[in-house]
Amino acid sequence: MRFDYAPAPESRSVVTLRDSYGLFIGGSFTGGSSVFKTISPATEEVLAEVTHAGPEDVDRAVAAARQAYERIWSVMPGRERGKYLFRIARLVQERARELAVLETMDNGKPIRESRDVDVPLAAAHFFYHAGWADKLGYAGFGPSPRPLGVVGQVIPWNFPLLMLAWKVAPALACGNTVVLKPAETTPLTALLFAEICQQADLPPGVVNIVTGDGSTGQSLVAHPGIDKVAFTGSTEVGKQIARACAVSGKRLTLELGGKAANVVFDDAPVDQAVEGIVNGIFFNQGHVCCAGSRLLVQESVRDEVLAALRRRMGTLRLGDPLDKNTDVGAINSRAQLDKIGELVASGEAEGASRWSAPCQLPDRGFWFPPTLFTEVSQAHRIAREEIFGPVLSVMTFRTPAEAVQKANNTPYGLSAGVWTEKGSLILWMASRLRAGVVWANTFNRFDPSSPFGGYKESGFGREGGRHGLEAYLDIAGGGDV
Ligand code: TAP
Repeated sequence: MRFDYAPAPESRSVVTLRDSYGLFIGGSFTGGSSVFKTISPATEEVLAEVTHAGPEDVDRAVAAARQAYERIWSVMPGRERGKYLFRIARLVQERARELAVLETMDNGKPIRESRDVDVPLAAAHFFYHAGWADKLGYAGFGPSPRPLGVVGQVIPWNFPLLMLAWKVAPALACGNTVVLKPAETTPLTALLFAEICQQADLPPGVVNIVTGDGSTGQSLVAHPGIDKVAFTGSTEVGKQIARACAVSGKRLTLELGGKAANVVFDDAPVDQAVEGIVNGIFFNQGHVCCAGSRLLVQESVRDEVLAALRRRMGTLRLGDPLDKNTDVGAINSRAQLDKIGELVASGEAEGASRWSAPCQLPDRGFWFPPTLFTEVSQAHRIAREEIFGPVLSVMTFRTPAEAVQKANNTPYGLSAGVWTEKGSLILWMASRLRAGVVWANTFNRFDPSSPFGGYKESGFGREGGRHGLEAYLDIAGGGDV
């Protein structure tokens, strides 16, 4: 029997959208070189006009950050910096509903996820790093580690507020000032965060937000006034940035793409594993760098797992992201939808077998049904390239050694999952999987105290935990780890 859910839409009234937003430079909103529009990917409605920062605007933002760094932030005792971070964390919590609704409107992700994952984790990152601000001397990097200076940060559209928190919180805790560029399609929660900085009385220039497209990001990372670049985004752009930063003396961390293996052994509880597979690839429409996009299932339980998975996928509710019952929201942009479509077509053309959950796609907006491919060979593009959408490639293995070999057969190395009842097998696998994070009997779990980052083409540097502080401290020639 199938139940019909009554609509349970979250109210938009908690959000006050402005017609247009300026750049946040030196503590206030200012104009820029031109404007662009940001839309709701679920309805294609224009939400607001946003300012595009040209090179001269980036220049102003870097100058404001430099002044704030030299005069205020780098000389402020850690315990005082910590108070600002605690204040920001509390304001993020107080305005959580507003942030969650705005994130869902601008990004297309289900409100359940922005409300229960993105915003609480963003607040947790500020709380966690607030605690570090006056304890950096005990972090294992020498008695009084110094900040780096002005940090240029560029983030993607899949977790706009959360990626901002991952970048801004450790940078500020360590005494740096920042100029951050959000993604072109999701600038609104970063601009609301700018208001929160004002509300928290954060000294002007400590956080600057420059909105724009890739060219704004390019001006920022190439700016000679930046001491460190922190980038999260695609491997392709990460490589360009690495080239641009080479021999510039700038410190660099790159958090890039992934093609994670989710490995299910025959002794794993099937229902639990299926929930983990669904969470691994359909959470946030699969717009997740560490998504479990390659399912490796032990051959003896393949049919059982696939049958349960198809059944579960058939219950996923796709539609209005503001509806609290929605599991799968909108694809963030037409460009991303086209990219997913192109890779799915390549999977079909190369001989893999496609199955999509039966669901009705809304008439307006950008949508893709939860999809899985079987008969996938390791050479197929859908097994090698990051699709960044709700598309799972299923392959099988017979022995643990074969599982490791297949899981590691990728240029990426961000995350992996292992499902088995045997603790010894989990440890055996974890020590062989070339991935920054290995989840055991769970997937897509994040915590600010746990470092996150990649191997190989997934980038370098860690975010979160004590390891994440290292990326924002000048420990060259010092430090005791
Ligand atoms: P990208 O196209 O790489 O864009 C990321 C950011 O860089 C955006 O703000 C983008 O601006 C900007 N940008 C584009 N070209 C640039 C350039 N030449 N110089 C400097 N900045 C530039 O990635 P995306 O499509 O937004 O995000 C998806 C990717 O991010 C996926 O590969 C995903 O795996 C990765 N990701 C990784 C992680 C971690 S922690 N490893 C987390 C989340 C996402 P515009 O938006 O205006 O183009």
